[in-house]
Amino acid sequence: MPDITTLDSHRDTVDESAARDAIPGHPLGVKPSGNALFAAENLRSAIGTLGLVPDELILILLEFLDCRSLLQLGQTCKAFAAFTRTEDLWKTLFIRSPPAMFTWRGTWRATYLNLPQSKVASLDCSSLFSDALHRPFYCAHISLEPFASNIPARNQITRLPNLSAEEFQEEWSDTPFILTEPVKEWPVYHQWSVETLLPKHGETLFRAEAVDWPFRTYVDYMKNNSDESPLYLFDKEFVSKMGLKVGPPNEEPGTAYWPPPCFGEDFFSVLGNDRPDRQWLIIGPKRSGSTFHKDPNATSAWNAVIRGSKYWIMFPSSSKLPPPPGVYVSEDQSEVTSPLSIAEWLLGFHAEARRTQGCIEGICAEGEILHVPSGWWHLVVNLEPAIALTQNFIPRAHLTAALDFLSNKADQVSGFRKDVSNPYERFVAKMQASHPESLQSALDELKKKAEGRKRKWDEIVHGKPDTNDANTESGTGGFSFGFGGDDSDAEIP
Ligand SMILES: O=C(O)CCC(=O)C(=O)O
Ligand SMILES: [Fe+2]
Repeated sequence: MPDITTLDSHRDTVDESAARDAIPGHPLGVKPSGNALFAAENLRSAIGTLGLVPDELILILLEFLDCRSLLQLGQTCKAFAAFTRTEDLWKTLFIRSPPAMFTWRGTWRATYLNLPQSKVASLDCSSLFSDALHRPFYCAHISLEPFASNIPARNQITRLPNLSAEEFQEEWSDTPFILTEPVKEWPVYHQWSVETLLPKHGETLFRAEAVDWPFRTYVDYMKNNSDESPLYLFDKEFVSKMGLKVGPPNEEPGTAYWPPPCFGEDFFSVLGNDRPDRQWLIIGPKRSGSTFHKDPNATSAWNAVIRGSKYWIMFPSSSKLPPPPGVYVSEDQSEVTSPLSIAEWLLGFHAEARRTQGCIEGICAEGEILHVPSGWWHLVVNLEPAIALTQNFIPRAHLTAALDFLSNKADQVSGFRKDVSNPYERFVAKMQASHPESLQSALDELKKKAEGRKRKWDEIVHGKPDTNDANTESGTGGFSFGFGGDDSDAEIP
C-alpha cells in the first residue's frame, strides 16, 4: 500500500500532485500521520504520558532542552530518537552558540555534534506516523518545476532586451519586467561562479541570515544540505569584502558591474554614506529564496541573476487589494506574517495565487535582471544554485511613495545606521539642496494625498457633503467604501 502523504486531499491540485512525484522515503522511515490508521504497530505508544500531547507541542517543548538533554531523551525510545533529531532544534542550538571551528557535515545535528555521517546511527522508525516530523522532509524534496512552469499567458512577466531611461520613467516604473541584455555586459557575469570565487574568497566571511561563515563553509553547506528553508547568503558588505569596483566602465576602470542606466538616478544617493542599506550579494542552493515581502522604505529594486535561475511570483499592493493568498498583514501593515516556508506556500497557496487578479510570474534566468516596482509583493525561489546581485533605489516615479513612507511610517523605516537620526528630515534637506524641483512636485503630490485622506476621513465621520453626484448612494451620512480612483485612503488617520 502506498503511503498516505497528506490527509487534506481536498486541497490537492495538479501542481501539488506533480510536485510530490518522486519524493524519496524519509531517512528514518517516518510516515505521515494518516498511515497510523491501518498500522499494526505505533512507536508513539512508547512515549508515555507525553502521548497526550500533540506532536507540534512536543517539538515546542523540546526547544527548551539543551544538547545533553536532547541526546539523553533521544536514547529513551525510537519515537523520541526521531523527535530529537528534528533539524530545527539543532539549527537553533548551533546559532545560539556557534562552535568556534566546525566542519559542515550535511545536517545541523551532525555539524553541532561534529559527527561524520558514518558515525550517525541509522534508525528504523517506519512505525512512527507524524506529519510534524514528516512535513519538513517532504517540503525539502518537492519538485519546484510544476510551480514554475505552465505560467498562464496573462501572468507572464514582460521580457525585453533593454529599456532607455525615458522608457523606464514614462512607462515601466510601476511594472515588473525582465531585461535580457544588460547583465551580459557585466564582467562578473563572465567571471563569477561558486568555483571561481572559492580560491580568492574561500576564507572571506559572508553573512548568511544569523551567521557569518567563511565562503568555503557556505559552499559545503550549499552542496550538501536537506533543509526545508536553506540558509541564504545575503551580504550587504560584499563590495568592500571582495574589493570590488562598481560603476560604468568608462568611469570606473576594472569595474565589476554597474546598475543598468535605464533605472536612472537613485534619489537615496543624495544621502551619501547616510543612506540606508542598498545592495546585497545573494547566494543560495536550489530551494533557497525569499518569502513574500515588500522591499524596504518603499524602494524599487533590481535583481540580477549571475548564475542559476529564480522563479518570481509578484502582486501589486494598494489599500484596496488584499495581500497575496496565504499572507497576513497587521492593520498598519507594519507586520507581515507569512508563517509558511516557501515550499508550504507553494503547496498550499500557489494554485489560488495563480488565479488571483494581479498575479505576475516569471523565471529570471542566468544573465537576466528583474525589476521590482516600489510596493510590490514578491516571493522568490532559486530553481538552481544561484548567485545574484540586488540593489534598491528610489526612481523619480516613486519619490512621493518614498517620502510618504519615511514621513508617515517612520516606525517601519529600516536599513539606516543607528546614528542616522530623522531620516525623513535629512532626506528632504538633501533633496532640497540638490533636486529642489523634483522634491517640490513630490511634496505637492504628497500634500494632495494627505488632503484626500482627510477628506475621506471626514466623509466617514461626518458623512458625505450633500451633492447631486450620481455616485452618491444615499446623500448625506451614507457610509461607503471604494472611494475614488486613487489610493489615497491607504492610511486613514
Ligand atoms: O533573490 C532573492 O531571493 C530575492 C531578494 C529580494 O527580494 C530582496 O532582496 O528584497
Ligand atoms: Fe525583495
